[in-house]
Amino acid sequence: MPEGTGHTGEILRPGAVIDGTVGPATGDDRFDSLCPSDGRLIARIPRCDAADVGRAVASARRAFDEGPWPRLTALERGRLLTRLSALVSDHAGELAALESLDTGKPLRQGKADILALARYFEFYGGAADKVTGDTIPTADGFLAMTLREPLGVVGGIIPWNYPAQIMGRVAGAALAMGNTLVLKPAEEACLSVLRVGELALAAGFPAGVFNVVPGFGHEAGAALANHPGLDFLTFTGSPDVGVLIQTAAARNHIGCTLELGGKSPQIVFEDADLEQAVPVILNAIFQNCGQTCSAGSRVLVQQGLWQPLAEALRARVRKLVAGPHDRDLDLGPLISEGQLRRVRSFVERAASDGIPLIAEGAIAPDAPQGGFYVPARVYGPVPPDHVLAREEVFGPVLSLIPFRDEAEAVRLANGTDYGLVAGVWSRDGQRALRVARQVRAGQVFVNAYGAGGGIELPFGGFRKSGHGREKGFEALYEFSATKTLVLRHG
Ligand code: TXE
Repeated sequence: MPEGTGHTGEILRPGAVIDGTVGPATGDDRFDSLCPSDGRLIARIPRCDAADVGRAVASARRAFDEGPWPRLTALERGRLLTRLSALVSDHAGELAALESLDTGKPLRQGKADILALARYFEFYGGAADKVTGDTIPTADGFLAMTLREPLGVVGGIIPWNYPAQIMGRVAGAALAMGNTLVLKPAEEACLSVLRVGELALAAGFPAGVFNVVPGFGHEAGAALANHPGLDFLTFTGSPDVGVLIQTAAARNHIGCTLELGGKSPQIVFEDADLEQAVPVILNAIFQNCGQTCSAGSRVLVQQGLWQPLAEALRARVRKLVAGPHDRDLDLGPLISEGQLRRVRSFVERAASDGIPLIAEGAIAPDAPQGGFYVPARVYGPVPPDHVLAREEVFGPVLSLIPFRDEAEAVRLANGTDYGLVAGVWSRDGQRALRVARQVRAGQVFVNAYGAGGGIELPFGGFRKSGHGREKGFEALYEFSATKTLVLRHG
């Protein structure tokens, strides 16, 4: 048994969830899932292929067309989600341990993610019967109204950084609206998603309503994205794959939402409350080892505050330690060898281009061999056109960029291809509001970042960050179509 990773040594063999049964992929083919904390084998996952995806889509189609799913009222659908939320809460300890083992994130983060998952199902369970249409004044003698109808079979492809949470926001909203779902979790981390797929059956979701097909992106993922039986696609992942998803959706004449990450800025003006800002700035980048779509990976600092902010960050970052997930240190490992190579390539580029390193954290000396560890790092000043300031690292790397005035701050904030989240720190309320209005991002925080941006609030980006909105009521609208109904009474 590996030391210090909370792994009992048992190799898990979960099943895919297709047509109301939990079982192997066609041909019982499986692939290895490793624990990022030590690189050990923790599970053998069903390797779903095009045939499995075909079975899942056919089952989702039957469930949507024939029932009993379409005969359930919105209230009954909502109650199923509420029951699933309760089951997730009942299994919170098990699910959090699984999420932490599978992704390498510290256990406290795993626990927070499972709480959020339960909350997604609770929120969408309650929202299911609150979606209304309009009555619209029109020609004399006619009554016109709009109805929000489900789209049909939704294909969802999700990543490994927050498997449980992202499953929650996709499945909660899609099912609340009356769609059926085929979900393809990431090959790097899918254990919590498979377990919740099983719990959905226990909660009473009819066969075919909630399918989970684990597998590789180029196999199960591509088969799902290109399947002609889908009515809608939703994707969270890299911009490159986002292009493939949108192309596949266009070919099948269906809609899609894309959430593709960001290079989110936090703008810190000279009158900011540093004591309040510093812990938030640190958490915004180092949570989940920087592998967060909404990570605050650029801090734009007004010149007069450069020295004190850099000092405050240096003092804190030096003390940050990366180590195995169950030690609950400041940072866990990265998800994979590939992600480790990616982050190291940015670090090497920074070194070769002479970008000053302001501070570096540590890796626990007893961190297991074979884990994918990198220390927390802060660089600055980073030239705004450097890759470190423009591209998503998806690791614990923070870039500090100085600015002179408000206009320059806004220009720098909007100066990347992304536009997901932003933060503005200032004691001047009018200025903070002015800047917040000018920043091109789907979510903007003032004197905060992340906290308060809960599941009730719409979330999504512009341009390379993707399009469409998840979370909150807006997600219900994305997963539905408006039907206009006109009645003659005159
Ligand atoms: O993403 P991929 P990767 C960013 C982040 C990260 C980079 C690469 O910068 O470093 O992307 O991560 C499935 N057809 N984000 O390689 O490949 C895949 O199986 C259909 C930001 O892990 O996009 C997985 O389920 N599906 C992001 C999902 O796509 C395919 C979170 C995401 O994997 C496919 C993750 C294909 N051809 C990475 N190829 C965020 N927005 O939070 C892969 N997939």
